[in-house]
Amino acid sequence: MSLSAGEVRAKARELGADLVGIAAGAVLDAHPPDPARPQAPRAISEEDSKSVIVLAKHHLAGTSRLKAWDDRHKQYSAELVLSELEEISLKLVYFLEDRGFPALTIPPMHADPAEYRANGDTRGPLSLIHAAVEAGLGTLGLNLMLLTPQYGPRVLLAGVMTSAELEPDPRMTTPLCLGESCGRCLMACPGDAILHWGLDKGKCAPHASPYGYEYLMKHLEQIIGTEDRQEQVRLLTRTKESFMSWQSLLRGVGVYSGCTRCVDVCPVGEDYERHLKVIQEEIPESTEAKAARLRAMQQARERGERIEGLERSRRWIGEEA
Ligand code: B12
Ligand code: SF4
Ligand code: SF4
Repeated sequence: MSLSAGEVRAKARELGADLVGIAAGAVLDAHPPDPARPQAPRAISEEDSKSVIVLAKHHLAGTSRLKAWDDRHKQYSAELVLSELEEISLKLVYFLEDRGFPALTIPPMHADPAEYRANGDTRGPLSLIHAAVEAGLGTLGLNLMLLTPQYGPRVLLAGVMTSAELEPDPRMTTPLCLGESCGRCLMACPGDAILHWGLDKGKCAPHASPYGYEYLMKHLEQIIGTEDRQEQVRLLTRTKESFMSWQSLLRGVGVYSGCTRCVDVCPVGEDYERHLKVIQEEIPESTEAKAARLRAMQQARERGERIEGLERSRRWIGEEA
């Protein structure tokens, strides 16, 4: 049986994906983002990783216009987008199977509880942002998020691996990010987590996942560590923490969806001028300390200094030496 990349792309779009890109599994195997802890399609399945299809769906413009980092509307809507992406991936897998090519969805999960609690550094089976760059969807920004020409960083991602050998899309080799001369993501970040082409994951995680694993574990530790039986019952049954955890477990809200301030203020993407500029141009989180940090980054760049974050991610930022 034969199947073309064009047919797969058309099917993914028909199912509801906004953007679709295809990378060769072998290229992802050869370029793991962190060689010390490699994430490679081959490690998931030798046979069914010939091609990796990356799907993107954009955030609702309405939620990107809300300015509070912890707005619940944002969290609910982002969770719905993630669910939609999961359905699209599942249906695409069945389509590929029907056409004779076994396939797998790549779950957008976290996989390393100890690292996550220590410094926010958990990993998925594959890094979808790096796979998206290899699949030609965009390039990474100063905050190491995927930026796309259409929606800037305002996309969520999903992936499908398959045994079908599909013609891959070309990787972009010019950066979309405006770099140190912009730095709007850094200025907006409530956790002050954005580094020089990098992310302090420990500072980001409590905002990115406000009702996630760390939130629930801290609460459970407090309950278990309380000796007074009555207080223990109160903590378990009458606190905001139990209530929010219950809601989040029920709907996933605030677990994989949280702060998007760096995302909402990024000027890259056709949608920025259309929907966001009028609201997001001013950044209330700006401080003199952040401005000074950004100036130092600009100066380091002007002086041609070696920037460790840039060196580690050049391939995906689109600035190959
Ligand atoms: C774990 C995780 C997190 C963690 C850690 C973030 C991270 N970048 O790893 C936390 C909780 C902090 C987080 C935050 C957010 N996340 Co998140 N997250 C993931 C998840 C599940 C896995 C990421 C992964 O595997 N990373 C792999 C590692 C290797 O990537 P990396 O650390 O960036 O690696 C580079 C550098 O660190 C560097 N490096 C590695 N080691 C070292 C060492 C040194 C010394 C140096 C200098 C550099 C360096 O080299 C690498 C090359 O680029 C993915 C889903 C997925 N399966 O991909 C979503 C995902 C990346 N997250 C996403 C989103 C949207 C967010 C948030 C906006 C939160 C939210 N509300 O949704 C924030 C954004 C923060 C940001 N600026 O990136 C989207 C990204 C969409 C996009 N447009 O880019 C994804 C793809 C989820 C999805 N289904 O769409 N996330
Ligand atoms: S998601 Fe929020 S806390 Fe994390 S880097 Fe972006 S702006 Fe900062
Ligand atoms: S806000 Fe500016 S610096 Fe940050 S990712 Fe977007 S273009 Fe790059």
